[in-house]
Amino acid sequence: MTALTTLGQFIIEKQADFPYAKGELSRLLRDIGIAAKIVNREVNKAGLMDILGDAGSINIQGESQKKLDVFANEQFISALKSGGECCVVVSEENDEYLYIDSEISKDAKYIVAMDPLDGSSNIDVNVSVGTIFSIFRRKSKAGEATMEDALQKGIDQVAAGYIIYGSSTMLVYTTGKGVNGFTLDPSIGEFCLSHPNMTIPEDGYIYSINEGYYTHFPDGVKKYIKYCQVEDVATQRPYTSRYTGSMVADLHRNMIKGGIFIYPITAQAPNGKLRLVYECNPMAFIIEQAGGFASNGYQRILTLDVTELHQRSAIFIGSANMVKQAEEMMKCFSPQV
Ligand code: P6P
Repeated sequence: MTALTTLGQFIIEKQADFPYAKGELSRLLRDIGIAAKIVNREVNKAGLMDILGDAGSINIQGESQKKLDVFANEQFISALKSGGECCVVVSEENDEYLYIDSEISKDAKYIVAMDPLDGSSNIDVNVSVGTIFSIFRRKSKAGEATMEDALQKGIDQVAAGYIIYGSSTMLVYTTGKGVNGFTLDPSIGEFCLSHPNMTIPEDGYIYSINEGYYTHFPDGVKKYIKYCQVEDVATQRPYTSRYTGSMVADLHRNMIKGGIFIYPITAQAPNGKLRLVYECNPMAFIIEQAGGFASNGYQRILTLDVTELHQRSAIFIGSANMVKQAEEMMKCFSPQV
């Protein structure tokens, strides 16, 4: 029986990697893990509760908020507030950033940006959904918060992670020293280390993109899709198309098996659909830490300027060689104007 390492034990053990750490980031990650277990409990019984269906409100994206979206947002914000290690929260579900000016949080060192329940349109059909989070150090001085805290480049993240509520519930995160995955053991209510030192294969044969928008894709994307569909000379096989409509699920599968996830600009989404601050940047940090790469088709995601909380970006993310090949086709057939 191999010894179990819980998320809490692992975080404490790895704290030694940060000589000046005083435990705040460790406690912040623990707070996120606790909220994830509460959200997991509700996601797993969503079908049994009157928790499905729209909560009636509309978020800034113009999307109807399902009750689980609202519930997840509340749980993560509540855990961050009571933990006292986070002073500002940016959430897909909140139009503005939230400054937690309580006595225990107003001077806290960290900012959390999150998509509390990504892919929530899949809840009713029982397809995996996920939470995505990104952690920065605050730039403002203690006792206040500014938009500068919330609009930091992806390259400045100190940690990022996702939780996938799937056939099992996993929490995957990085603090800039590799990527580790933890599977929730419901019998003990603990996330246990199950995927140490995760790496994404440099190459893969899975491409994830919503081909329903094909006619509206840039020529470079069309060329890449056609490339994926032609027999690969080396292996005499075409690629496999896998797309769930849930970014966390698609990226997690590609992390394990190798592959590329693409959400390019389309007629409906002229700046891309996915949000830079709390979807593209955290996933890019994780994938790069696992040896992959993430681009907007022309530029590394983590270096993009961040000018708005809910700013969107095109994203090509996954196995490094696949992303670089797709980027080449974009630069060749859809040169940036
Ligand atoms: P489409 C879910 O709404 C999401 O933000 C991502 O999780 C997912 O990859 C994408 O949008 C799906 O978008 O336009 O293909 O339905």
